[in-house]
Amino acid sequence: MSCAPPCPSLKWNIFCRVIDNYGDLGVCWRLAVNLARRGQAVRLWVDDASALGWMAPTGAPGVEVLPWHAPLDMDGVVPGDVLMEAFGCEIDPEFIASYASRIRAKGLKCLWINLEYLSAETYAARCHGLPSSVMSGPGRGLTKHFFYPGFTPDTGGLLREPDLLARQAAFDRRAWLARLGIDWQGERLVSLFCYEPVGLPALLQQCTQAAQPTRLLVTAGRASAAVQLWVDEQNTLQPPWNKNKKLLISYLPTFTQTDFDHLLWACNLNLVRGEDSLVRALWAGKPLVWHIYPQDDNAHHAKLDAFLTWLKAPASMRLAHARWNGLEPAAPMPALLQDDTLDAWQACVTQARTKLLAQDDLTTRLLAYVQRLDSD
Ligand code: TRH
Repeated sequence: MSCAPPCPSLKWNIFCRVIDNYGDLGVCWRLAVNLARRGQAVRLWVDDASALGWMAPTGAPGVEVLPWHAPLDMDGVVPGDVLMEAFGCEIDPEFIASYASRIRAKGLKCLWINLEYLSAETYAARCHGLPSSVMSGPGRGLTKHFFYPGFTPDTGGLLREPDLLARQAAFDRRAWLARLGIDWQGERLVSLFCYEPVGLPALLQQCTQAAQPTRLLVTAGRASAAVQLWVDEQNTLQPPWNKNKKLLISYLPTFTQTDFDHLLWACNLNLVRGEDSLVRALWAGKPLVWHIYPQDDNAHHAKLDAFLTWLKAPASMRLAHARWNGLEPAAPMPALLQDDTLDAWQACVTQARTKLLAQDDLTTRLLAYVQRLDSD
């Protein structure tokens, strides 16, 4: 599976269109950095790079970020070796024309990759690596190749940096919390990165009634707004809602991707969302609840189910996911802030993480895949 080191250094063009939220750019940036750290030269074309201002303010060596606007300014741009469209975004015909004429003129292999969304559904393994002939436009006659991230060895795998475990082992939770101005007294730490989950009020209520105090570390943006709304409501409707001070809330600033990992490593329970943060929560190896990105046709129900099946989630974890994501009435939420529940979830996530760590990461598989296409 591995690309025998050193992998040949190729020039990559990754195209990323930001649909909403941060996941499209978060994944593309992480992939770009992973490739660059393995000697690849990466150009990341993105239509809205603003989130990189906080996710990765200092950039990364070997990654060039370029604005992706129509019409594309091709002046002086050589299209490179690998063309990647992330999540089905459509690359401009002028770029494809330039790529096609370059590879035809030089007799090079077509290394055009379509990076797909992450899913544990069986189609990911079935479709991973499939070619698709381009039937029209300037790329007519070329072949696109579908690359599916996934949780099993027969998919494209998950993004993971080579130094992840070493960084994790050296992490000092108390010092990191102190840097944020949090005087941690041993209370249970729960991170919250979500949209507006229907199960949120039930969980917050549970925190106020639990035996042990909980500090909720709430990420900036939608999660903060959702918690704030609930707190305002409680203040109006039942002012003594937190009289025993069992729920402590810390509203967080936007973090770099590196510090976002630190948040997940610091907590006893991680409530994450989308795609990239789910993967980071798996690497953090703590009990987790996933707020899946909702799709209009409810396609996310099957996707959530496939993930929980792969995870071998215990019944309480399945129920919590169903209620958190609104697949079932939100209340009552299973009592997840209890040691025995969290212990069972911990055992489950630890097992899953071990299984994943035994597999190659996505970048290793992608480099090997591209090398195979190039040498076929
Ligand atoms: O923001 P998201 O909900 O993105 C979503 C999903 O990827 C979804 O699958 C996709 O279809 C949709 O976008 C368009 O969640 P995700 O994927 O976890 O991305 C968040 C990124 O933001 C991730 O890279 C972590 C990063 N992040 C930080 O770097 N700092 C922060 O403070 C926070 C809260 C997040």
